[in-house]
Amino acid sequence: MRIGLIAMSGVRVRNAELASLGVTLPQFVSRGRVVASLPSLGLLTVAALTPGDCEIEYREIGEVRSDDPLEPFDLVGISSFTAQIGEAYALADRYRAAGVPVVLGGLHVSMMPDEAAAHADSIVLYGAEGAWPQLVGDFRAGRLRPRYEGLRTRVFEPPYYAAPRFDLLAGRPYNRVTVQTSRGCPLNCEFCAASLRITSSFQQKPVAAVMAEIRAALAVRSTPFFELADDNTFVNRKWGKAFLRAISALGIRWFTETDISIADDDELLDLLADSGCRQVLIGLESPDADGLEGIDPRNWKKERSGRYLEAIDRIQSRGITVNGCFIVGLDTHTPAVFEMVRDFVGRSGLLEVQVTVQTPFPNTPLYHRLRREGRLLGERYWDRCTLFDVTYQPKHMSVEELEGGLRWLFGELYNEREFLRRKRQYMEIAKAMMEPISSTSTTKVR
Ligand code: B12
Repeated sequence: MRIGLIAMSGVRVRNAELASLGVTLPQFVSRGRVVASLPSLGLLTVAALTPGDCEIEYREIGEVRSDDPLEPFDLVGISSFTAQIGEAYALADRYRAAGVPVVLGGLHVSMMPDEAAAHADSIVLYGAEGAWPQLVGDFRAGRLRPRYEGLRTRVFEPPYYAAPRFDLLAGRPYNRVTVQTSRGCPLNCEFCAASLRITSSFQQKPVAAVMAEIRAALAVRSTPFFELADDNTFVNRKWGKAFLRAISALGIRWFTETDISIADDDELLDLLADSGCRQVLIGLESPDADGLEGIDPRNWKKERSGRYLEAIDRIQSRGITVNGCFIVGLDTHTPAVFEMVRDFVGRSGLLEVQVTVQTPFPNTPLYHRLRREGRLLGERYWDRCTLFDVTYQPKHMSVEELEGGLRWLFGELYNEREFLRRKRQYMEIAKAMMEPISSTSTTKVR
């Protein structure tokens, strides 16, 4: 049996002016290119869960064209996030019209199962673990069910866990390879549309399994930069330190997403510096405490915001850059937020900055609240779920003010002169902070 696993792999911005700014802003574009070449870890995992006697063909599609030839598969599995789901549905409809059964899965399908079911012979909710092997068996026996529920817990435990098929990436051009060490995040932010939505609690992979996956990926690609496809890697400090000790031995370079509390743990920071970690992405979300009110149910981020600047310095002094992420258009934000973000970045020593617009991804708590309040700009705006397009009525500004402010902020932050200024500032922080530290510890700046 020949199974085609197809990943929707484009990056998207609908707002034409922002898209054209993106073309002319060097830092934004280079980051975009790096990110756009990531593989679909979801489908590499689905492939790994497939019985060994099936033939797997892994495909990535950036643009769906209505006249692209269809391949002769016996079964097709498609994965997409929200922004490209319309294209995924169109492709699924074409395969089905040609008589090829289609299975849809992934984050969006898990959030909008009834919508997705109209375009598929079967859908898989949540993780493929605990569902896909059964589905393939049922398909072969001619009794495919319209819906399967995968696991939301115990995903990394035997017999459900399967190491992703990195061998399927051989010979393909990637700047980075992704590895997942955890699913979920205890912070539970209202807007989050990441793996938290397909788990019932924080799930962590054993260190030995992560190491085996990285080694398997290294066997296929000799000098990759690894990106951990996690939402919050160091939730469990004991696990984190064991992981850092293990990964240091591999001599690789890598990047991950975490929260600001790593700055409170000197031992963790020292291990991080020695582990080959080049950058951590941290959701700072808003430059001021008031802006963070209600972001997460415990106001965890708000409580820490007063120490953001110090925490960024502590992390960066180890030679690890912080990619500081801000969301504009939160309900606490007025048009003053754009200058506030620019000024915070100026004071912070942040080298890399990511600014996105608040986005009510389907079936998130934010989506349900804005819907109740009648503030969503339409029923199905999925192709605008890009993190750069405005899809709701902001509370303290107009849609135009939010769009214009975002454009202005992009211009201020993503230009060659400003990037060079940040680079110089970062080098100074790293140098200045290294002196007192290096006299008492072995920390080195890379
Ligand atoms: C890698 C990545 C990408 C890659 C994706 C490569 C690819 N072809 O898949 C690229 C660079 C292309 C990308 C693009 C975009 N991304 Co992105 N990306 C990620 C990232 C960093 C990791 C995702 C990952 O690998 N997860 C690990 C795998 C194992 O999980 P999974 O995909 O959910 O798969 C499991 C299940 O869902 C299920 N499953 C998934 N697919 C299928 C299919 C079948 C048939 C079955 C049975 C099961 C199944 O089984 C898997 C194993 O359990 C996340 C952030 C993060 N830290 O997670 C953001 C993230 C997924 N991206 C996001 C966004 C917004 C985008 C863009 C819109 C950005 C833009 N402006 O262009 C585009 C959208 C493209 C699209 N297709 O719609 C959001 C998505 C939110 C949402 N619900 O849609 C996230 C969560 C980041 C965020 N800030 O919130 N992204």
